[in-house]
Amino acid sequence: MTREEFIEDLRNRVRESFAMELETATPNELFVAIGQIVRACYAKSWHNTRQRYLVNKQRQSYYFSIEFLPGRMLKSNLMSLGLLDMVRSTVEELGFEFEEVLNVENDMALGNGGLGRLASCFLDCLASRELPGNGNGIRYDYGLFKQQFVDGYQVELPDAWLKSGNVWEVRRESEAVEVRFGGNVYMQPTKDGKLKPVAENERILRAIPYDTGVVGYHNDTVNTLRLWSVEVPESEEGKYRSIEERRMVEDLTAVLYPDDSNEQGRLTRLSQEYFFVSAGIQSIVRYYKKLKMPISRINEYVAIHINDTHPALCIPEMMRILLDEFDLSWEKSWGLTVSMMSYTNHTIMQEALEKWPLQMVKYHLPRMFQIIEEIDRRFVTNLTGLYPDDLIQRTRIIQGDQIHMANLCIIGSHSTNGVAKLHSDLLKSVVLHDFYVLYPERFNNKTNGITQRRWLQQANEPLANLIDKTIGTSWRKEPTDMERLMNYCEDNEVLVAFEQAKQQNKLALAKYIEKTTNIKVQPNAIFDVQIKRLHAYKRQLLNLMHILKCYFDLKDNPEMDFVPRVWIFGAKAAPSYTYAKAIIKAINEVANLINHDPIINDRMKVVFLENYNVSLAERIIPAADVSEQISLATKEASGTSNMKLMSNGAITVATMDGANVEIRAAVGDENIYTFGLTEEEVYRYYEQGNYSAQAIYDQDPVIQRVLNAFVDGTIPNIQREGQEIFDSLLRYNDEFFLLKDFVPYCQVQAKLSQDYLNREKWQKMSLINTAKSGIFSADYTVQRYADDIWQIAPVDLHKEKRN
Ligand code: GL7
Repeated sequence: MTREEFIEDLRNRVRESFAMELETATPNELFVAIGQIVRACYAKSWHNTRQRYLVNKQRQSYYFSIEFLPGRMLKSNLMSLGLLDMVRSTVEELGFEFEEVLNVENDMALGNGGLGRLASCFLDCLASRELPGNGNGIRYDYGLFKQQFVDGYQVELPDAWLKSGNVWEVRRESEAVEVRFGGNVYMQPTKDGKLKPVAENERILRAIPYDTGVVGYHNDTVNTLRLWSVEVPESEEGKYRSIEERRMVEDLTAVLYPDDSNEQGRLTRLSQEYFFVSAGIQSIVRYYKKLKMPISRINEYVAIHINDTHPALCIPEMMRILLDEFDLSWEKSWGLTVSMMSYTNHTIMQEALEKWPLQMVKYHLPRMFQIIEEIDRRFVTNLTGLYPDDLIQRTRIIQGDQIHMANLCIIGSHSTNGVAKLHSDLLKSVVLHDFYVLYPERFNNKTNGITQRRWLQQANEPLANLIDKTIGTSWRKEPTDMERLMNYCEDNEVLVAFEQAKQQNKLALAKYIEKTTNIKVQPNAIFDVQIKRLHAYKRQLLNLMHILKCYFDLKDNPEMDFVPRVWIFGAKAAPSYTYAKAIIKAINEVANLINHDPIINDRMKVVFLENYNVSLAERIIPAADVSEQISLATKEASGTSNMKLMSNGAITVATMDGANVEIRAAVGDENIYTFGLTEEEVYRYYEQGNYSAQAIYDQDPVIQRVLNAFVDGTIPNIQREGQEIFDSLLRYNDEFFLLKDFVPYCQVQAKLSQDYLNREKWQKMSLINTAKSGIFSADYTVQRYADDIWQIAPVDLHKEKRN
């Protein structure tokens, strides 16, 4: 598309869609019109991609996830299509601020955190590698809540992201399917003497797919993210007597559950899970029928991925269709199902391992229940005599009155993977050890990754351009080519240029901070960043304790040498997680105290930015000097902000947890600050039960002062929250070992501050972090899933031509 064609198209669309002239348009209209143009640009590729897959009977993977977190899409789509520079400069020449146009777009925030963002990174990488992989999820009317601070407290506001329409989605009326809930199912003999389930009094809902194109980077592939929305089918209209009754149905896809740790055990959540799973599996089978292949070969054409346990019902739903609709035998159906399914575990936190009450499943999803019961019965029967009874009892799906979804996933799939080496090892040795005994060949590791296209090319143009200038542009397609930056570790000119790029980003963030919070920060201070969900195990409180220690040091000794630092937080707490909310309040009050203390004289600033989301992450990450990855060892399955920050040249302060271990291996000990308990030490404390937070407190006056600050009025306005925090550490013996790790944490922070003064050394470390970050590209992660688990490959265009 030329500049002239673009302007012409823009003019017409503004006229047609808004009855307006381009000259009078605002960023709002411009955003919609450009969005339409972009969609039109990839429409043909989208259609062609689908045709290619169909004509070649391409084996495809379907990534089932209850969360997707793509963020904004205008800039990323423009970049993928190679139109970014032209459109930006044209829009600016027309007298608009391009940034303002981008900011019109609501974040598509249909996820909570790492798990949902990973799903979106994966889709991006699949398309960019021309791999036939699609997403399947829920089109929530309301995304993750918007966070506001009122008097330092988190307040949650609804995120009506669809209010002003969504240019990217296509409603596919003709591909709607029915999903059935409740009723009674009984078995009836057929003429040939078999038993077939008959259902009565079911509630039928309509699932409408909304498709979004996932545009590959500089190629011709556009895959599909299919999100389902609920409606009342026409045939059922008569059954709903009041608006309220209808509302109840329509509420099914209304909201995303804003909790990334605890399962609320709510019926709506279970219904959501079955809804998108059933709709997705049905639409896959319907598509497969178009290939005119026998059902007994469906596993050669379909790979289904279960992203955490939320889509676990994929297994019984696929069984249902093969058994009930295709009349296959149990054995045949089971073989096909297991070979199609694969599962990723994303956490070892017990409270996040889904279990559903047996009665709830039995009542609301009776056919699912029957099938799960039969899977469980056969599992037990087949293993009896071969394995110890207690092992069988620990691994079976139905235990007491609960259904264990992770057990279902492992038993019903051919692959179970963790998301970082340490995590996958822990699955094998501890968390899922019993299953590892049963199915050692099913277990594997796929360390998470990120897409540097969004997190470096798009979010950090100054750095991206500099990398181009230094080593050429090949890294944009092959991220490990960033290794070539290692040749410039001693090149002063390059180091200075990198420092300038960082400085430019810090300046931009400083402006944003001042605009949104009124806090002035010095761009030459250390920008120390912790951005992630607020959770006790992630230990934002440890960071806060260190901040308090620095504060007291300065108060006691105002003349001391102190390297200025700005601590930047971004974090949402689940609305029902009072402890996490107490920590938010405490950080905000400490911020207020320090930021206004004249003795501190701007040497310390604490900034908690509201409403952390993908777009805010894109602003913060390029400006970070320090990346806080300080979860208690064994608790963070992988982490992904650690990879994003590293890519952007931030130096990690890390515990040996999740993917931090692999980051250290990549950059070397000298280019990362590690501290804290190791996995072995944590497990030893668990075994011996001899951890005493009180003993540590009693012996350490610094810790006493820091902790007392929460309850003695030093930090104002946190009577209740301060007490809760104080109690969690002493009365409840500090579940996440903050006191134990506090001293070593402060030590590495002190070392870091000194190192920061040595600009050459720091800049070299920073460059090395970027240089070594290529291996954490999700391009490679996805390729490993494609090769080892899904067995999918790009369409062979030569073969296509020969045909
Ligand atoms: C998570 C893990 O906590 C996180 O460490 C991991 O990086 C992410 C993606 O694999 O998955 N598990 C989880 O339940 N959530 C995560 O972010 C919400």
